Amino acid sequence: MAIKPPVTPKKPIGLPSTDEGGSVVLERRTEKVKPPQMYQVVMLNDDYTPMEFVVVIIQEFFGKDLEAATQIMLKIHLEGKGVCGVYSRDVAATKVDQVLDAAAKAGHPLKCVSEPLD
Ligand code: TYC
Repeated sequence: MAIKPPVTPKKPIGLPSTDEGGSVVLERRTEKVKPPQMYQVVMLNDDYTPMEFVVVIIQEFFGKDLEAATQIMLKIHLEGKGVCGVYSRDVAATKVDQVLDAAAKAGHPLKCVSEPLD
């Protein structure tokens, strides 16, 4: 996964410069700060992890209620994968680690990944 370095503004905001007449002026500029790159955490289907375990994992780590977690699990089961949530890069990576850790400890092959959005 490629990690982009943060973008540094080209010119500092509000520093004095001179106009055509040589007077010192302060530029009023609204800085355009791009929103951070967001990542979706995608869970993958497999043939072995129990449905109940997946539902509990989605509730526990993605803050979904029983009904929403069940819908997401069924979508994954039927379509092969499904989005459990959208987060900043570090939070998404932490969610992936938590899921993989919990699955490994329980002896299930459940997998999930984080993917950058647009
Ligand atoms: N396909 C699994 C089963 O039939 C259930 C499952 C759902 C597994 C979602 C993983 O991410 C998953 N027991």
